Amino acid sequence: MNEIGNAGLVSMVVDDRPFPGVPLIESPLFGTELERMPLSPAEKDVATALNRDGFAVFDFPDPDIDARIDRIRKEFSPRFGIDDTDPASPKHSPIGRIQDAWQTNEDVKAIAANPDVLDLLSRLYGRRAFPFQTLNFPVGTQQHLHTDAVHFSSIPPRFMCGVWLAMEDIHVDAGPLCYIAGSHKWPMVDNCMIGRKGSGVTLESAQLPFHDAWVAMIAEQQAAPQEFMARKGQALIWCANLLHGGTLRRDDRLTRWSQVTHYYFDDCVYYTPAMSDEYLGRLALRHLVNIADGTPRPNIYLGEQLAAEPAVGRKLLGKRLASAVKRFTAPARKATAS
Ligand SMILES: O=C(O)CCC(=O)C(=O)O
Repeated sequence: MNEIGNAGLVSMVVDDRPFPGVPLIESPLFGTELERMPLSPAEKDVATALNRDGFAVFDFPDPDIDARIDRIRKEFSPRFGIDDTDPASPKHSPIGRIQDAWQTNEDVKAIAANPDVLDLLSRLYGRRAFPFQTLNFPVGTQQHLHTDAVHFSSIPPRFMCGVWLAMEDIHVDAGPLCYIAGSHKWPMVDNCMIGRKGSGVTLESAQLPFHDAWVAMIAEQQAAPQEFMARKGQALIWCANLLHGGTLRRDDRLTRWSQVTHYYFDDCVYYTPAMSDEYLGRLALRHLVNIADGTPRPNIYLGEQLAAEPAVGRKLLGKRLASAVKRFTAPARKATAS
């Protein structure tokens, strides 16, 4: 399926939508929205899969993708300390992944900023998409099931997704990417729900405190992860709240080259929930750059730009919350006094 990204970027502002603060593909009015989303039949299938399953597969729309993959593998193998030319050698990398290689590698950047992918994501979500982080992996990650939403969230929520690109045919023993279909509709777990505070905490793993809650939900739903047996050049979009991870590497000679690009969407506040206490107005704000054009992406709440410094942003939201609480409690205090 390669018919994506050809409809052209339409205006993202639709004034008469009842839920402008919800991604179109996650809208409670999805059926109605789908009718008027400017999508080809193949793109409608992508939208429907995202809404139903929380993920969707497509062929990466880049005629140069094979050459890009070759160059990336050649450049990165020595950095990972693996011999990519010897199928019999064990592949153990001390660094595991390279984050934000787009800053120095044109191919990584071109994959992250692919205009057809940006165009498609923008039409699926109803706001303009921008890439903000890349991760390159040589082998299976064996990562615990997790959502990206604890690492990267937005206000309004869910305006975030990941695109995972297979840079080779994935072998079943290489520890394929896996996911729990439909789990994007489960509660979006935050610190308050699991009884911990996040702000000011430094952690080795931002997601570790959430593992028990996810495992319990999976058991409750009797859900099982499915593996993505991807072909080279296939890509998978996952929604912010989809549980996904990497399965066990059963053969350490096998590589599993992949690139993950994380995307946000315009006109949101961007922050790290694992290190925030939202209800106290304490947000670990992110100050992002659009990989595609190098422009900073400000944190915006309903058209109002938050101040640039994280501390000021926190103060602003904190002050707002305090005054909302005051407004809410003031009549009660008056009543008590009289
Ligand atoms: O490639 C994988 O195994 C998972 C990557 C991932 O979960 C992520 O980048 O968020």
